[in-house]
Amino acid sequence: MSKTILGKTLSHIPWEAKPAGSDEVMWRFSANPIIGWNPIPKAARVYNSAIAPFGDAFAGVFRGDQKNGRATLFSGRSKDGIHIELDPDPIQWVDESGQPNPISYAYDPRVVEIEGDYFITWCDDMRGPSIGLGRTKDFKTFVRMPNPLMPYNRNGVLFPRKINGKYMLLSRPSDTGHTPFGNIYVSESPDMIHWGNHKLVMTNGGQGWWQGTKVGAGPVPIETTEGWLLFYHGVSGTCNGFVYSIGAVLLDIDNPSKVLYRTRDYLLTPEKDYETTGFVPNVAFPCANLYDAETGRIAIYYGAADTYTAIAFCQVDELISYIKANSEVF
Ligand code: BMA
Repeated sequence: MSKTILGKTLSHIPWEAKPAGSDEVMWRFSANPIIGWNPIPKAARVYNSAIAPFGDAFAGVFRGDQKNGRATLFSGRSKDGIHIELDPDPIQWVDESGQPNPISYAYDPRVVEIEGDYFITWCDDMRGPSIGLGRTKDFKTFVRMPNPLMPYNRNGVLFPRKINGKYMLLSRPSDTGHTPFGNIYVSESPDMIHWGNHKLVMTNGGQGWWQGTKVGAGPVPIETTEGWLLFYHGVSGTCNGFVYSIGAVLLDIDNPSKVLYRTRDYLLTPEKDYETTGFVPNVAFPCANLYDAETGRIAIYYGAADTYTAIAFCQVDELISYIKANSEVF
């Protein structure tokens, strides 16, 4: 059978079969959450975090809210993608010449390997939330690069390869606060420094109220024979605050500003205690995915209730058939 995911065979990613009798297309890991309150002395909550294949194991960049409440990033490693060993101290960023280049705050990182470097995007402070960009080869030395876009912007996500010779970046222009609007755009760059040719990818709205307020790109898109598979968060406004759910979209492989199919209903919405109760209730916020091209298994890492790190699973062929059969593009 031909493979749907165009990527590596990674048989060691976390995986658990769908529970018997379940009709869910995306199901939760039974051992969730994988990171709980106060996992290390310097971080009260670790969530909305990113992990990637690294050597024969995994490494990542993790959002940790410190005990003064300020968000920052920690490096971490894992043999199995489930038990995460976090560094005790936050990442100390340097500039191109190796001099300290500290960040003010940092949150919601994504990590992607492109041509041997691991690039990190995050929400950075540039006198207002903006997209931060940096790179590492070893998850020990982290070099800051110029911010790709001006404030106000969040949810920067790079594609894992150049498209038509250009690096591609998804982002979600916002405001200074908790942003009651939000559409996803794509920008391109020849060199990871100069970004332009911005195009709208997708908006909030549609029939589904779960994504009526705003949307933002989630993990790094997965290249498939059916297009780029992108998980995203969709937000609904309630009298008790925002609710963050997970959806997915297929984007054209050569022109990722074009949406081919998009989930009409959410794939996962806060239901479990660790999603509905915590520092910010009712948040499921995906920031990373690991996948195995051989079996089509996908493990999605999401932040739960701005407190925990959790994993959900899906199988690519089942998921894509579902998206196609239950799509609403608008
Ligand atoms: C967004 C970001 C996320 C957070 C979410 C829910 O604006 O700040 O980090 O998970 O709100 O609080």
